[in-house]
Amino acid sequence: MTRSVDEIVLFDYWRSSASYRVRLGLELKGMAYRRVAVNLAAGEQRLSEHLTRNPIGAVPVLDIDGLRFTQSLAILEYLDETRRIHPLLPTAPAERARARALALIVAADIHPLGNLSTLNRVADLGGEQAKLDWVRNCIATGLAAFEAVLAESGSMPFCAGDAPGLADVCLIPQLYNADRWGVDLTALPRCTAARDAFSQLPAFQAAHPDRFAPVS
Ligand SMILES: N[C@@H](CCC(=O)N[C@@H](CS)C(=O)NCC(=O)O)C(=O)O
Repeated sequence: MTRSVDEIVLFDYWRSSASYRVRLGLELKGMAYRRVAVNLAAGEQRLSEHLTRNPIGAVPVLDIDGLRFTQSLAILEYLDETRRIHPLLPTAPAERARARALALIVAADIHPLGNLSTLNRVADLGGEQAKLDWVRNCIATGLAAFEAVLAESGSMPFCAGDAPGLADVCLIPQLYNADRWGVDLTALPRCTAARDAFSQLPAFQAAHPDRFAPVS
């Protein structure tokens, strides 16, 4: 299939935190894109139209440079390697590894446990209260680890220095998600300080899920 080399198209869902990561990355780099909503609540991720974009039935998917990419972290690294404006990763190998480790706490350790399909399965097995207990515990435990790693690095105000990068664009959606599920953030001063600093930047509002919430 031929894809436009001029237009960037993001297939996403307003409340998807993996999509929100990519929106933040695009906005930090000042890249214009067109959104195509895939309604997860209506099951559109499982339609053949979307499965041909991403066989695992998830968002985000990004069409860019005539190519198609899935997996938010792979997408963000592609953006970073092809667009040097506002680098998302530090240059020193050890700092890059630390930033990636923080990003992976969110993307690999927390996020899959709170994904829509996972939560539906937990609710089927244990009911709505079990689902709530499950998701709150997974997020609180994962974010406590993120906070501890941040404290050890001493980085301020952002996760890897004085500008937001890969770890921050993973953290911000995870905090949004934590708020959504009613997770107490008071024991996470470094995480919330990074969010406060990020919220001062235009990219924060531009990528925010509330901008894209369906009008009911
Ligand atoms: N590892 C993937 C995760 C993608 C993912 O799970 N996306 C969620 C939304 S945040 C999704 O599409 N879920 C669909 C479902 O659970 O049915 C990434 O980072 O892009």
